Amino acid sequence: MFKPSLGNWIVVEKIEVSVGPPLAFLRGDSNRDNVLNISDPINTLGFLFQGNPAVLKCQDAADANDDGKVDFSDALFTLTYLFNTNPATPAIPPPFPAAGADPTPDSLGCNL
Ligand SMILES: [Ca+2]
Ligand SMILES: [Ca+2]
Ligand SMILES: [Ca+2]
Repeated sequence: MFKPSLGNWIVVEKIEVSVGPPLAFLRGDSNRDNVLNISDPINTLGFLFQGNPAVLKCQDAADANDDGKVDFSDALFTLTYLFNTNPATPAIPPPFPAAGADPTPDSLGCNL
């Protein structure tokens, strides 16, 4: 039978991790100013093609079409929503128009 030697090791018997509620964000609000406007797709395009900003504060928010990725289609989706007057234009998926948690789990994150 394996009998571990404690030597210089510290045995941790219990680790408690506190996980708070998911961060609230506004879908499409790439620059995190709590408003969806043309500055948001510009921010996403700057991130994608100019490295400015180098890091998005909330990739979940920048994922305007909620497909689990941040790419050019998110900027295009937001621009279409903002400027296309056709009533058939797809709406921004929730959380929008009020901030909230992402209802569709994905690997994107959101920082304060
Ligand atoms: Ca914004
Ligand atoms: Ca996307
Ligand atoms: Ca999602």
